[in-house]
Amino acid sequence: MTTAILKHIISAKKKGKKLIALLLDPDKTKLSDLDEICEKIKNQAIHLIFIGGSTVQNNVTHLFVESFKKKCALPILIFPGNHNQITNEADAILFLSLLSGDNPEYLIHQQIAAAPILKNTQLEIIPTAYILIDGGNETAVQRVSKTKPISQSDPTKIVHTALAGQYMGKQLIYLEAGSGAKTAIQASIISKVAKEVSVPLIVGGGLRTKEAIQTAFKHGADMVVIGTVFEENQDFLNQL
Ligand code: 1GP
Repeated sequence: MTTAILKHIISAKKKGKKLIALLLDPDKTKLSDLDEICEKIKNQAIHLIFIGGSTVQNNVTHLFVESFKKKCALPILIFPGNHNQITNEADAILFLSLLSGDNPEYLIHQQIAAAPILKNTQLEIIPTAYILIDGGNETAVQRVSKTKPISQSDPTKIVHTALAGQYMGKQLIYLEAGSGAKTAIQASIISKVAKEVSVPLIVGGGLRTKEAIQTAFKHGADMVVIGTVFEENQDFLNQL
């Protein structure tokens, strides 16, 4: 197992270099569109590719990653909805634990199911605290995980959850409003969490404008994840 990608993320944080990850959900992106996507993101401000989704069927992620990596040189991280989305074709996996929810399935059961699969891969495994925060609408993560997001009106709980994740040994903290969230995570929450944790902070869900991305960075996000806005407009990245 390597540690190259995590080291790169930590080093970017130390240098104050902000990172942008593009999320591609194999359920929403056709394999036949990958050539065009690769062309679009060439020379754009995208540093990492996340591939995954809440409901992707077995083997689909594998074919998707296999095809994408032939065309695109960026590091590919699996952002799994469940253990069936693991494929050795990627470079790394965000080994998520959904700390905000009280559902053991996504706190530990999926991770146990993933362990023997991961053992036989070369993937870099990046322990990640995944914290779902209310973005004003029910998102796929909430529906599939059957967990309640933490309300944005309870920043203390969000900060304590992030801190607990760090104490558990998570190497990244991911504040997630959910794909297609109506409301992104408030700047004040990002800044409260960023002040308390020392590991890199990822923010995603509902980021639809250049200004929203800049605000997240300015308040302490080390990396942002964009998905929906790119699905809607592949030229969005030109603005960044
Ligand atoms: C979802 O944070 C990501 O896991 C991206 O969200 O699709 O709203 O950009 P969007």
